Amino acid sequence: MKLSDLGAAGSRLALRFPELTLDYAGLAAASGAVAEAVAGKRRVAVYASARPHTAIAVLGAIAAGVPVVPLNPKLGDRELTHILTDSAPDLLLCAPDEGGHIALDRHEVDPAARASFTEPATDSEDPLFIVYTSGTTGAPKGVVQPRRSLEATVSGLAEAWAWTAEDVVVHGLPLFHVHGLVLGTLGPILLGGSVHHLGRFEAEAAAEALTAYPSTMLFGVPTMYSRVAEAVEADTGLAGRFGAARLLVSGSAPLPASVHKRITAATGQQIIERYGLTETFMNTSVRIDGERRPGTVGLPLAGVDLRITDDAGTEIGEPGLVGEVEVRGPNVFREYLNRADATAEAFRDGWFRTGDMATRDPDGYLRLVGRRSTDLIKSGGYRIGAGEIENALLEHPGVAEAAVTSEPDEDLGERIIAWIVSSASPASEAELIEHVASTLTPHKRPRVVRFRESLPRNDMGKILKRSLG
Ligand code: MCA
Ligand code: AMP
Repeated sequence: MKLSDLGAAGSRLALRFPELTLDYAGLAAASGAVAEAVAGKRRVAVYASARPHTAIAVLGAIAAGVPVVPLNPKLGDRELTHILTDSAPDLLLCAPDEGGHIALDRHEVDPAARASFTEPATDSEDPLFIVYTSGTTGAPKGVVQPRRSLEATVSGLAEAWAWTAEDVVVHGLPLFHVHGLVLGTLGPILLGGSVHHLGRFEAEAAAEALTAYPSTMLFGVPTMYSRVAEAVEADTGLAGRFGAARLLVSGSAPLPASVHKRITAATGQQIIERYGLTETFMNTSVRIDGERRPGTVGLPLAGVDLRITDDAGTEIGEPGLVGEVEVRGPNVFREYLNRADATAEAFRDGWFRTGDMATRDPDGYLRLVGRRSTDLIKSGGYRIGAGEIENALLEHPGVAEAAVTSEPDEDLGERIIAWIVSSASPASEAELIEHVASTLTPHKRPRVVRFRESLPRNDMGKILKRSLG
């Protein structure tokens, strides 16, 4: 992506946020000022609030060839320290009124800044992002994504959805994860279209944005669509506004077939689902002209090799049989930062093991049916490891033993449950929830805490999570 190419789009609208709109010339010039400031750095952190500053910062760093570590603004102390220690960025990019608690040199992003910048030559294997994501145990790992992954995903989706410069994407997704940042912000910009970010997601605001400007596509996680389903059933005016969109796209977690059908009944729109991971960006999607079958995530995108394997790693060719999804292609990450052990474990014969279990319909459509480990939870579209929450809980003086599981939740998909044996100085449910929210991040907090006298264990002393209840 060249800033000079962005600038050539001149007065076309690039970004619309509640606080500011920016055309392509303005975006290229403001990003140019960031690029000048970060040129030659090894790595930068971006305080990824849902504001235009994040988009400008990320584009500037990409133009300068400097890898970006997006930071969730709500990170608690322990998780923030882990990410900063592990990734060791040279600089923090943030809005002037943000990030004061982060002990790094800072560059304040100014959307009104104007600079032109000559971009250095880059290689498609150069790291673009280091995005932190949870595993089943331990602290989050930094996923090193090269420049080619962005290119592969955006061009694959553009082809599958007939996504062009004419499209305006509306969303209210966080900008510190792949969905909101890569698909929802860089995608439209790379294609010369526009982004309309709502600041935060509300069904009413999304409906307004879809028709007021107008916009053409809505991106969201299933929790957002479940809230849209409620809103459109209660208000037929809203239903018409969602019906006017060119495409409603869901991803990051399973979209319940019931939500898909409720939205179709109210709006006449059938949601398109696509499937990816932080480690792979996007793997599959239902195509614009393909059947939108609830419960399926469509076909591999151009350039993506996907197979389903049994425990021994042998490909399962037959439709209907369950196995693990493995992926190979230009969209797949390079490595976990500083974790050669975890990187080696994640690949088998050059294929990345997603941990997702799936079957294929006879026509090749992929149907995700679960995960290899129940210790990876998806709540509100966020990937959360049971182990990291257990570790945080065990550090609290009120906790003697802890186990974390999940339960189905109408709104969040899954909700986090903490099972606790108290110490001699017990803590309340609210204290433990707040402890996790403030040391890790609020979306990792248990929604329910259940106190027990003891936890069921096998002969080896391992907690039997399936016996909890
Ligand atoms: C709550 N809050 C707190 C606390 N409790 N703040 C501080 N201390 C606390 N103890 C804040 C939360 O941070 C949040 O603020 C607000 O109160 C409401 O919290 P919560 O109930 O957790 O949020 P919600 O309203 O239930 O959010 C639902 C949501 C959200 C909007 C759907 O879960 C969401 O944005 N999900 C998107 C996840 C996502 O983008 N995943 C993509 C991963 P505030 O609202 O200000 O934050 S990428 C991926 O999966 C792959 C690649 C893919 O395929 O896309
Ligand atoms: P993350 O690392 O946060 O990017 O989460 C990736 C995980 O999200 C995948 O391994 C899947 O389990 C899940 N996921 C993403 N998209 C979908 C989808 N459309 N349907 C079901 N699960 C999905």
